[in-house]
Amino acid sequence: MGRITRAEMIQYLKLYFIFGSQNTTQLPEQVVKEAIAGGITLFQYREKGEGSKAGAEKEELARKLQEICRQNGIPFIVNDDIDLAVQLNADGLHIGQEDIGAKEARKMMGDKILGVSAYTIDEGLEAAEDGADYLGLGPIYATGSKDDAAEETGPQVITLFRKMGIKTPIVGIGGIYEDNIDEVMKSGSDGISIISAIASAPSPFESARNLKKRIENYL
Ligand code: TZP
Ligand code: MG
Repeated sequence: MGRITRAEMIQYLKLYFIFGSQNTTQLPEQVVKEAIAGGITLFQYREKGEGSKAGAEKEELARKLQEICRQNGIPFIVNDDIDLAVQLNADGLHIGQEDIGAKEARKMMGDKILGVSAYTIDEGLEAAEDGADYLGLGPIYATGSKDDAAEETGPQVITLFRKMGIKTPIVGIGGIYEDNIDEVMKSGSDGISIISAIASAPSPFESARNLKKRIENYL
């Protein structure tokens, strides 16, 4: 199989839904099914923060969501937890700067998708060199979905990463909703990643569908 190509990665990043049970009051499986029906292109299981599951419960939900993704042809990425990613034979892993390093993660994940969160140019350059398939940049705008979120960067950080010659696909994250997608994409992002705009919407399906309509201008 080999590593995912840059072009394939860019397509998957268009509407990247990140989610864990702590992000909803609804049934998690239902939220993910609706998000997929609405047109998400990639899924990350991020069971983290207040009210999140751990241990066997976390694994059980991961397996259910992975199966839903598999049935619908959506790659299933695990946040932080490399042991779970390996155990489930997930399609990929997403790590932050505080997690296992990208070099080590690449060794353990083989050719699977590897995403790395970056905040500074140096972090982005290092992650790219160490084998990241994509970079998550943000928080672009203020977010309530990450306890330890750094100060928002604004969309111009994406333009800056591009200017510095970083060729790795980039996805913006943090506080992204229908009304600021255009700003993020025009700054040079390959896609958007979203928690609340889908997970906290009255209808995750309609929200994902509306976001997808907007992002279709950039396919
Ligand atoms: N990393 C940076 S911001 C963020 C993460 C995981 C949370 C994004 O969530 P939301 O609800 O789309 O702002
Ligand atoms: Mg992390």
